[in-house]
Amino acid sequence: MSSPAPPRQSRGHSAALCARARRAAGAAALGVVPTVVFLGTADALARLLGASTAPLLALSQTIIALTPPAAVAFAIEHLGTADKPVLLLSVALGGLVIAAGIGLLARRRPRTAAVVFAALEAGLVCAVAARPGSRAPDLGAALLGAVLGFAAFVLVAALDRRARRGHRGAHRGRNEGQASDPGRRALLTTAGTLAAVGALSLALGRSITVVGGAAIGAAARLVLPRPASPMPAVPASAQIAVDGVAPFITPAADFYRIDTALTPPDIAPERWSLRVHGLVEEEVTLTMDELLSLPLVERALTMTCVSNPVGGELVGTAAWLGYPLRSLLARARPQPEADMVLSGSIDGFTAGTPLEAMRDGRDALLAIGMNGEQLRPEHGFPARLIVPGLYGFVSATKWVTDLEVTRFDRAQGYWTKRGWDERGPILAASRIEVPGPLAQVPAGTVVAAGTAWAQRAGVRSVQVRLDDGDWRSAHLATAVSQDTWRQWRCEFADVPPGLHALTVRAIDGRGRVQTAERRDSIPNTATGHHRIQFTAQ
Ligand SMILES: Nc1nc2c(c(=O)[nH]1)N[C@H]1C(S)=C(S)[C@@H](COP(=O)(O)O)O[C@H]1N2
Ligand SMILES: [Mo]
Repeated sequence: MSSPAPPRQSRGHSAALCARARRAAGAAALGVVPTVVFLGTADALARLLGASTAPLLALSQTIIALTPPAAVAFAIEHLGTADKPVLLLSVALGGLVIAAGIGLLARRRPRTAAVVFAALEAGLVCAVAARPGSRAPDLGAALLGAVLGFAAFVLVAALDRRARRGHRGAHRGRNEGQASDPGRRALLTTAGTLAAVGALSLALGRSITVVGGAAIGAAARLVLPRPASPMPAVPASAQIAVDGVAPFITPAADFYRIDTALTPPDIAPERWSLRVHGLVEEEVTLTMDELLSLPLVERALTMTCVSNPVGGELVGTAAWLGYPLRSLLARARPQPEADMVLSGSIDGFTAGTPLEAMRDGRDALLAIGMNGEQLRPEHGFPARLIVPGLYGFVSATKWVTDLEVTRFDRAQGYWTKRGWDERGPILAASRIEVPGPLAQVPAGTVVAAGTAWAQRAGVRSVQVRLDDGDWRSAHLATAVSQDTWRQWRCEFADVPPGLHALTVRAIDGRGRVQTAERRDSIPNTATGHHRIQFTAQ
């Protein structure tokens, strides 16, 4: 048995530890400062030059591409719309750790550190160049930032060497005045200024603006034509009159966003085209000019993400303006053996949609407008697909540029390759929006309200249950179409004070009752009834 160790932590020892920590921090700064200069100036220049990407973004994007799909799906499901800022922040923090490592190396092996730093810069410049839609301004901003970053690296390392020589000299001369050491002061001032410039550039730069959701995409404007077939007016009675229920038409700014793109690709409408090819009698290439001249339709359609958790927010309804895909496919004349359309985005995403769903008369659209405006960049500008009745991952390709008519036994979409369903039909679902979870409401009469959807089949009824009571039929708002969600309202009288639960289920137009069975969202959405608790007082 060993005896307890004698107290070894003398004052001198902890002072030495302190000095060591200070030295390590100083060394780390040799890598961190130039890294911030590089990423920051490249980012600010990218914004200034109107580039669509920047090193920090390109790195995050590359990480998404290399991340195991299960992790991407997990992030989408659990972080929802926060997934992109969280990713960007983690990438930035990871970058700082690596930069600190290079700084530590710089004290021992300055040449090697310089080579590693330059190599990482070159890697990021290449990542920028490799992004789809990357152009001269993207590359120019990244290169210039890399040069400035490397200059900062050389400068700070040189000042550090000088300061340390000066410092040792001062020690030999028994002069302990560190702060008055001019070499050290020059180092601190320079490094501090560079770090501040880099950080400020980063704050004003492309990445934060983009991920923060402001000023995304080119100033490109499309003048939307009037629909040849306008949308029937949404009757006021489609909106249930209960405070707190989501609006029937979801404003574009509030519409959920799900995709694997960190930043929406920047596509100029005049350079956009859609190619229809594969198992067709005639290849068709559609330009934006041509698309704008075709007879367009406008329809209210409810879109849903397969990753929507029970009661979740990854669902919305918009007025979509577009050209019917069945008309477009009729021009290309698919061959009889074809049964799938593999749609492709400029960013590499693909979706495999049953050909039938694009031809059977439903409002499957090549959409260019959302709620009376051109698509927002994050929702697919300049053009995307919408196919009622199918989850977005098999049908709603944004930034779409390619339709390959093919077969399910020959091709697979992005998420299907990763273990998700092949066909992705939307299942009946319903959610309680009022009262909110764990809300406190007055005892007595309690009004519950919310939304239900079962695209293609429509919502026939919605049933609600208080605690373990019987299912009661809710009052339904006017149905707009079978492809849009439907609001409901249900009143319970004489609710006694205390904790209660509400449960909801939908019954679709074909009489299918929303299943109570709980399952995970892979391969084709989470199921189970939405249940909330509230307190009556
Ligand atoms: N290019 C591209 N299109 C895409 C995706 C994507 O990752 N990339 N995600 C799909 C998924 S999973 C859904 S649910 C819808 C979401 O569309 P929204 O972001 O406009 O709501 O877009 C679909 N289209
Ligand atoms: Mo999705």
